[in-house]
Amino acid sequence: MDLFDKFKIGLNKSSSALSEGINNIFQKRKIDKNILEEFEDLLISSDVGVETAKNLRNDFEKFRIDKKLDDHKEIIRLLADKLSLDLLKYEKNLDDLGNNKSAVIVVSGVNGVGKTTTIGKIGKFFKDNNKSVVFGAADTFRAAAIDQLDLWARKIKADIVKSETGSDPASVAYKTAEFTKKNQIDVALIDTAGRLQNKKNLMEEYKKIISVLKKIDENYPNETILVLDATTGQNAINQVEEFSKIHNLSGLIITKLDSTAKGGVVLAICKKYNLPIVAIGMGEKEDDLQPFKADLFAKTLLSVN
Ligand SMILES: Nc1nc2c(ncn2[C@@H]2O[C@H](COP(=O)(O)OP(=O)(O)O)[C@@H](O)[C@H]2O)c(=O)[nH]1
Ligand SMILES: [Mg+2]
Repeated sequence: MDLFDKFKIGLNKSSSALSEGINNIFQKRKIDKNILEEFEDLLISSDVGVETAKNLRNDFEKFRIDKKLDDHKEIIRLLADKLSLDLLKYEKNLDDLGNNKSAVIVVSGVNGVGKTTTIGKIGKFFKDNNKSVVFGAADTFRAAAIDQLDLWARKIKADIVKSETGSDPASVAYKTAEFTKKNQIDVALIDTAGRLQNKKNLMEEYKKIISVLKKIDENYPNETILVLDATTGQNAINQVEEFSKIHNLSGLIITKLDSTAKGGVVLAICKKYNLPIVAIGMGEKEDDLQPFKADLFAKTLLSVN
């Protein structure tokens, strides 16, 4: 199965909701103001965000007037091109994360978005590319979180730095970075807790993690990645907002695009925050992490072949 097929299957729920809607709207009637309203509403309900929906509606109106296009398929194709151009600047390859020697990557996000799973998958990606990997189990809040990462470490044969439940996350982060330098590991991935309900603590915890990492290397962490669950729709945007306040973000990973009809939220997030998308999660297994490709994403979302 090639990338496009996998991507299509994963995004099928999002794309069929959106593309069927578009087909239904445009197939039946003459394009007028009402149809344009309906089109905009459909985009908003697909979680692309109010602003993006408005822009696309305006683009669409221009296509029609400027190019006198009647064929709705052609119009959708043009929209996909436009979307893909808009999204292009948000592409960032997973490979780039490992560009720095002994790179330390901190992974954050609220509980359940898929941080630990994503770390496992990224670890697998780097191992497949012949890089050495260490995990840092800095989500020390629950024993299960440490065990889960441990399982991934064994699965992909990565090293892991861990401590007992309830221990200081910053200390685990520090030891992970130390281990990374000392053993010249290519990539360190640090798992963190995400209890946003206790914001003050979380903020302190992150600040401490970042500051102890800088004691080892002032360029640490090389990356701070926020993981977002696409099924939460617009709420994902609030999470970017909250976590940006806690610490600087360098990129996003959007998970669970295989199990939601809300793939459009990626567009809204891209537009609103100037943050690249490092990868997208397409399932629970080790190979279910895909690079974010603007062209593929736009075409699949609008069901253009
Ligand atoms: N369908 C789907 N499930 C995912 C994906 N990523 C993670 N999950 C599942 O989401 C749940 C929470 O994941 P976990 O990594 O423990 O989240 P964390 O609390 O942020 O560390 C688990 O059941 C994962 O298997 C994905 O891309 N697609
Ligand atoms: Mg976790």
